[in-house]
Amino acid sequence: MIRMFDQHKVRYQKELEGYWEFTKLQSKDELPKSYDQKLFVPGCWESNIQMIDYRGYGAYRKTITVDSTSNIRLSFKGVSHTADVYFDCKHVARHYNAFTEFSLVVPKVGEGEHEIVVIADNTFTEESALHIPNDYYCYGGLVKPVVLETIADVYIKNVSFTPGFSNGKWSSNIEIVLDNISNKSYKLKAAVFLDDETVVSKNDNEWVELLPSSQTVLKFSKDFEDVREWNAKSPSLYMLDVRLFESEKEAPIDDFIERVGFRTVSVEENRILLNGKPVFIKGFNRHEDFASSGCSIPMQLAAIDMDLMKDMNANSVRTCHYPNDERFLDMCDEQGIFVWEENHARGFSLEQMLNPNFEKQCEDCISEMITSHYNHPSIIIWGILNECASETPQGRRMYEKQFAQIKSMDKSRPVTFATCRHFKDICLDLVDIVSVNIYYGWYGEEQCLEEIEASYLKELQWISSTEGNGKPVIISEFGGGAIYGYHSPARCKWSEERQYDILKNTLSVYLNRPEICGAYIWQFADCRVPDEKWGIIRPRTMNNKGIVDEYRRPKLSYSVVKEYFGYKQA
Ligand code: ADA
Repeated sequence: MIRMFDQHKVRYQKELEGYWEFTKLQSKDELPKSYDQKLFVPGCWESNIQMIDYRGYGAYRKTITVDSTSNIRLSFKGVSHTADVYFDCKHVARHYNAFTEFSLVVPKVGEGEHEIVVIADNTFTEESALHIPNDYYCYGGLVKPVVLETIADVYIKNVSFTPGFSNGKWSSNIEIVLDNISNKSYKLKAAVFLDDETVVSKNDNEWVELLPSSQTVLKFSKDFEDVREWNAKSPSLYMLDVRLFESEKEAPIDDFIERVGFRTVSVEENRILLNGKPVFIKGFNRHEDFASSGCSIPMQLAAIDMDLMKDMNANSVRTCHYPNDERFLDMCDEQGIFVWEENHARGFSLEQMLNPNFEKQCEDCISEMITSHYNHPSIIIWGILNECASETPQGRRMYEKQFAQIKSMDKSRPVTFATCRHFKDICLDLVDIVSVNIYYGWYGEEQCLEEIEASYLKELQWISSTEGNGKPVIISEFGGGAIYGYHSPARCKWSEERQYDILKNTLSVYLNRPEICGAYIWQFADCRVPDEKWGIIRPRTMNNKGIVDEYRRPKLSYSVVKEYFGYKQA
């Protein structure tokens, strides 16, 4: 499955799903001469029992047949964590980061058989500033779909839809990025439809000339009558169908269909507003990790997660700590689940943030995340740099720079970051929403409700003394560990009983404080961690703070989460 809806009726598109030839590699310096096995794509190579903890390089090979000379576009939705792509043995792309998609175009590919080879690399090296041994697993392989398209000399590279509401009316700004990959000029125009309504007809706009090897952006604005809003209870969606015409042909030469929603997000005093009305965020931190399928989660399994989160009366998910699968975001759009999506960063010290590749890798991740996920109405918050060095001036400079980058790409959503630099953070003036990760009763020694309340009030006093004063506050992480099936009358740590107690006490505080507008439990499901550095402090080499385990088996605390989230009106 490429998306939860058809993105093209004109452009030819095919997912290259299935077995690819595969071989491990000792080096990335040359292409393999032979392949000794087959791996299923999309998938993690760790799902193959012989590679359950393989950290290295692997080459995937697929042969395609082209019926007539065509411009071939390949999109890789997720290669973990670094990809080198070769087309007929020629290097055509390199991409870093498992959590953002990338694409490439090979123009004028002749009729016949052609070879695609992708070398995936999940090693930890100085070059990789974001994928490091961390409290989640860095899998390897072509972990998300690979899509082959044939495109015209000029194609629609991207479409963005920005809804707005003022003076009782809905409006939208639509931007269409065109890319001329040829050495010819073309005269072009677009037509835009929203479901059955014509937004921009072919006769409404002039022909635009696009020079060879160049891009341009067509911009349209439109007011709309009697629109169905997108919100949690009725997440109405519309198909935005953009068609591209060139002056010599009657039929469209390309199309790009997005699924959009009319909603606004804003912050007013200490509340988050959706369509002008306050909402309370109650949800989970969710790693993309599902038992033996790892980070390559088929949509049937993602739907199980969605069902379980909704069964526990959650209305939101935080994509800790990286951009998520666009198909899961499609599900959130359809189910009215709010999303806090964030760039790829977890717990970097200042020294790690000063890795020479860190800032560029963050910048690329933010750009790719917002470019490809901008149109999801479910995304209501952009986050960055979870628990990084926000207590230092050098760290602050990077937070400032990344927030500025987000705001330059998207002014329609509030921004935040989850801090653990309590009582010393110097970046709370940079955010629209203050978010804190606090583990009372797990990392802290609080034993009862009163002690948790006392610790929370100290945190609140600190926030009120900073530039975060008066802003909405989200408890972005809280919870405790429980090993599935471990029960203890002593209700000791790692027992399901202790996790139940921690969540009961913390939820009863966080869901009932007037200054708090949201709470994300850490975490939805247990997830794998690397043996390296983390194995010794994570029983089963798993982060066991899930409310369900890696097979989605509910722990004792499932019932208290369901009960307390159920009481809380969103
Ligand atoms: C941090 C971090 C999470 C996870 C959590 C934990 O808050 O943001 O990714 O590591 O701690 O389980 O301790």
